[in-house]
Amino acid sequence: MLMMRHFRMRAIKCPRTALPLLYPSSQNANRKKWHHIHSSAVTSYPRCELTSVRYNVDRGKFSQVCQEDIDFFINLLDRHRVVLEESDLEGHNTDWLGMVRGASSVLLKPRNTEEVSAVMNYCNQRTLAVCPQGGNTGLVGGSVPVFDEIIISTSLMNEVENVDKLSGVVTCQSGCVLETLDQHVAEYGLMIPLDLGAKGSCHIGGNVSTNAGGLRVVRYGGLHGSVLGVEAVLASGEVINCMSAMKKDNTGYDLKHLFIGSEGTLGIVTKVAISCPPRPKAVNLAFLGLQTFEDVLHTFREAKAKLGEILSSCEFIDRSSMECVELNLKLRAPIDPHPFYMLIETSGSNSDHDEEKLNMFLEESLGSGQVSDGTVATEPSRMLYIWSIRERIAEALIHEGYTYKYDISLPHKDFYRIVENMKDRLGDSVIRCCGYGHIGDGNLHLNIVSKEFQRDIVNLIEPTVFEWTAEVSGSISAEHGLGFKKRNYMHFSKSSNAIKLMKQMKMLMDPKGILNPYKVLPEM
Ligand code: FAD
Ligand code: 2HG
Ligand code: ZN
Repeated sequence: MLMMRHFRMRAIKCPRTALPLLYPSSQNANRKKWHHIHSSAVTSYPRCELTSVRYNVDRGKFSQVCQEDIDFFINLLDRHRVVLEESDLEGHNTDWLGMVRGASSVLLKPRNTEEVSAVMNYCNQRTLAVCPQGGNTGLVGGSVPVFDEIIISTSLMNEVENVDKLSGVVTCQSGCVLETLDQHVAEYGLMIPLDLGAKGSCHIGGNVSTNAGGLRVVRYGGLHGSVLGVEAVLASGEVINCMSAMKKDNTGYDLKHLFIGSEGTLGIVTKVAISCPPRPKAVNLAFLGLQTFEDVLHTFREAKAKLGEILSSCEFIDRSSMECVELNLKLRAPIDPHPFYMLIETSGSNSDHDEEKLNMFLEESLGSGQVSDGTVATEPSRMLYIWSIRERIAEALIHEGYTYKYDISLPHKDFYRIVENMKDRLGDSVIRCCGYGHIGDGNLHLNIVSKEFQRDIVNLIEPTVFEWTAEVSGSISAEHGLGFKKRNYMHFSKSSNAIKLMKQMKMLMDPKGILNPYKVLPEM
């Protein structure tokens, strides 16, 4: 076993935008604390092309913001909660990947549901388009405007209203940062059943609106299961209160599900109620090296069967993804190079029992040759280091250039074939073609990098990757959503009648189409 290196404090800048991005905010290596900062102090950085230009989008028939509108917002929210300065808006107009950029001239920071409602009521009357924004960590171009939509930020809506110790239900405003919320419920012996690399920046409302998946779906399921209640403001300003904190509520259509995963196109999520499981007392993390993808699949099957209820995460990384992290972030794999790696985490209430189970599973896997090397971490600092290797792949990739991201659900038997096919297809035209992701959920992150955005490369990848995914009955968006980037490919995963019904629902709930236009629903 190699000794894990200790975590060091250092600022990490986004290689594309030069904005400070992620940094460990505490020297306490026992806690995962990553913060994503859109600092208004940094004013000059390379700008990507405007989305409307790169993708040749026509502006919808919305009004343009005028002085009278600004006066209304200032009167409602105060001057400091109406952001008008270009330099302060820049980080909110550009997404985390630096791949899409809008040109909004107004960002509003409401503090509560009533203010969101008043803003929406006004915007609806004036036919002003809006773009709801949480932590702006979305990866499909949904979180930033395409043209001049007014950005409605939930950054000041971060109050936790209640934690019910007995039921484990937390009720809070939608702007709570995921990691902060998790630390809050930890005081009650609970955990938020969602964890992802962007936890230090993403908001719980953004998570709900994207139906985020993350690292522990294999154990806790998705947000459609753990979100018990949602409060949302419709385009008209009307408040829809579905804030049940009950595990069971069978009274009519379950409207909250419409807001989970609709990416700000049907309403602005203002509050949520989430069912939190007990925080595990014992956590172990194994980092394994494997020779073939067949071995990865076999090891996953064995982990499910042998670890059973204590399996809390099952992730996979290919050699190229690992190389990218090592090269660009100077993190080191704790074992020698292998074609494939897996992270297998167990969480439970009895460390002796869990360790015994994990050790037996690992001994058998190593003995049979399915796993060729591995290391187990039980110390929080070591686990943190290993997790950072996995969680920071997305960040490592943007050091190398423009990332073409494909977040697809696939049957396990077909899981890695698309990475190999794409490598053959793209050859030397790209810097990197790699795969990693949530193997436990059948969710592959296929990532391709070229120095800069190139239309020719997009044309080599799309629609082939979507056609291939549809042929094997997968989904073209497993967890990131459709946003702006994937909306026109929805038909690869949904029937035309399903898309028609979605459009009718949009028309019913937002007849003027002011909520996050150009997102989710296909243009035609
Ligand atoms: P934003 O990016 O601000 O917005 C995302 C979408 O939701 C936009 O369409 C926006 O309009 C809408 N929205 C935001 N808030 C609201 C609201 N209150 N009401 C209505 N609509 C709203 N995603 C995963 O699923 N799994 C992962 O493992 C994962 N890992 C990531 C790792 C990194 C390093 C990064 C940068 C991103 C990762 N993501 C992952 C993607 C992203 O973090 C998630 O989609 C997250 O849920 C977005 O939350 P946010 O607050 O940043 O939302
Ligand atoms: C992850 O699982 C995120 O790390 C990002 O969902 C995936 O970079 C990606 O493609
Ligand atoms: Zn993911």
